[in-house]
Amino acid sequence: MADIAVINPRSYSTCNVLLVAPRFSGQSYWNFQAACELYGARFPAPPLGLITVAALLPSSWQCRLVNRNTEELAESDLDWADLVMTGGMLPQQPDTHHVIELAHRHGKPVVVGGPDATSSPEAYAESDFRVLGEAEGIIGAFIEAWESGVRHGVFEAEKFAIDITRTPIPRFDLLKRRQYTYLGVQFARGCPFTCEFCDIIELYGRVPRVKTAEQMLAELDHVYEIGYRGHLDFVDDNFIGNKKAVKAFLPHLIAWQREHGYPFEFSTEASINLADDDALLSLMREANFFTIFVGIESPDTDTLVAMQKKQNTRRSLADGVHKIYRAGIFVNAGFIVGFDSEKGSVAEAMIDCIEATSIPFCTVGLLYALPGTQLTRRLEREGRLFPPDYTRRRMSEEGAGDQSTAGINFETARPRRDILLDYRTILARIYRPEDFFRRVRQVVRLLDRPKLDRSASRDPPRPRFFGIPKRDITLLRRLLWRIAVRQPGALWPFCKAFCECIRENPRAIDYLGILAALYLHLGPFSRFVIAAVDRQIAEVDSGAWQPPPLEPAERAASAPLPLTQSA
Ligand code: B12
Ligand code: SF4
Repeated sequence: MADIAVINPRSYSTCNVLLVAPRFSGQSYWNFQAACELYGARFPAPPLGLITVAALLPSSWQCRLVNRNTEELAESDLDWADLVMTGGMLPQQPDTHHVIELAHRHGKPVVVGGPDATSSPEAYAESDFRVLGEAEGIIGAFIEAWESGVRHGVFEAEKFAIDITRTPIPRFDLLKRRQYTYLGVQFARGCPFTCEFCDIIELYGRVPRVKTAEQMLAELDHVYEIGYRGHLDFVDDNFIGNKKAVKAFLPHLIAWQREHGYPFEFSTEASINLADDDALLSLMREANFFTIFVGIESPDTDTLVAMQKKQNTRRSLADGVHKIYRAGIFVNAGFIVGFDSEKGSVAEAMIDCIEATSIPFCTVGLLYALPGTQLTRRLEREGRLFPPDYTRRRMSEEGAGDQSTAGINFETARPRRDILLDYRTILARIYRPEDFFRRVRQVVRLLDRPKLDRSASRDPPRPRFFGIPKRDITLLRRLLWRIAVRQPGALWPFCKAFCECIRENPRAIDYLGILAALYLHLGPFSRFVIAAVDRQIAEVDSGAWQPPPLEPAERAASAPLPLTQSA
């Protein structure tokens, strides 16, 4: 297996590589279409995986990136290419097939890679090459094979063994930055926990691997030098997975931010035990983290224990979340309905938990057994897992784009109808405008944003009108207009929250704006999901819904055993 950092310095031929980010299918919590429009963008985030792959290719190979979520793939791009590289997540699978077909029609060979191809390589059998796993560990072998004239093959990286301190700076220069609301960077891969439904630990391992501080700062320097300012997301699976390493890195990040006058504000994913660590919280505050995504999953302790998410038990979630607010960081959270251990309705308990923690943006989803997880292996052994075609059909026929509409791809323990009913009850309540903005008001009251010293900034001062940045005035005007026209029911709750924020905590105003912009997507999206779930309930009631034929339990009994709790 070749390691990219030691790729033979011999000269390579030339090759025109067309990197194509496939379109996400259907509707999703995550496309934030209305919020993107508000900021003048086309899609939330760029494909970091593909631009990392581009950085691993020989410098004599020319790269061009087309993101089908933001632009069309032109015939001329395909004509230009010698090789097409594509791949992404499960909801990108249908479009990846489309891209392969288009490329083949133009006589161009295709390399597929990325998380979905790694989890389900059999789904991409028609591609010419499958380059699986973390590209740093295998792309060298592919390049050598390509150079020697090989035109088909499967290349697989050794799992969890890639030294990411040798990962190059992603090719941010390939992006049309204005198409996105934020950019992503990565500090760590992997997570030490063992949640049963999680594919992170299967793809990236349970020992978080981190980049060096110098490497990370070089990446920030690069993003800064190409002129980007604003929101940067650390896409880490669990930013605090290796607390020692992150605590060693954050002082460097803080110093870098100070020296540059705080050009970036950060978001990331972290486990709730962040709230237990005052030192870490204050370092993240100082570095200018403004939001984190936390997997809360369920308010029910037995369910958390059964899913092996013990880090969320033995604690007051509300106290933990509010403590994070007081550190100046607002919390978004994931919740899941449909676990076997749910003894009866979970709707009221989940709504109470969301209210008590006062988290405005909650991705409440239906449990989805992702390929390669402990959950999938258990359901297979029990003969309860629906075949992959079930999800493919829902993606292509019903516009399912994530776990909210594609969810429960298995025979449930309690009646399917009850789970669906719980789900629609929760969505209908938490995304009522008055409920959403009540939680926003609570955040705005608690959010203690730091006062940042921007004196070292080398950027020209932003144009202002009566002391207020002109851009903020434009955004507020657009936001008000959109709420009034598209979601009139949210206008008064928003205005109340706005006035309260100006009066009590003006430093939180930007974040109120962000949450309100998210609501432009979440309000209509929750109604879209409720309508889809209502259709599913009606199908169950009428008997039209029938589970697909299941794999017999005996065949799956030979599947690998699940991970144990040990590290
Ligand atoms: C950031 C992120 C998002 C962002 C999107 C970012 C974007 N650009 O659009 C958001 C929050 C929107 C998101 C949403 C979802 N996500 Co997501 N996401 C991630 C996360 C945390 C980081 C992605 C990233 O940038 N990684 C950094 C890059 C460097 O790593 P990488 O992409 O793996 O790339 C490496 C290799 O895979 C490979 N590679 C990648 N592409 C290619 C292409 C070729 C040709 C080759 C050769 C190699 C190759 O080389 C790279 C370098 O080693 C990953 C987990 C992870 N650690 O990667 C999950 C992950 C990709 N998401 C996943 C899922 C399931 C989803 C959702 C469907 C559900 C969910 N988790 O909520 C939604 C659906 C989105 C939608 N419908 O719009 C799964 C995918 C599983 C699968 N089998 O496909 C992952 C793996 C984990 C998870 N459960 O969240 N996600
Ligand atoms: S804490 Fe998050 S990333 Fe870690 S195993 Fe659990 S679900 Fe996966």
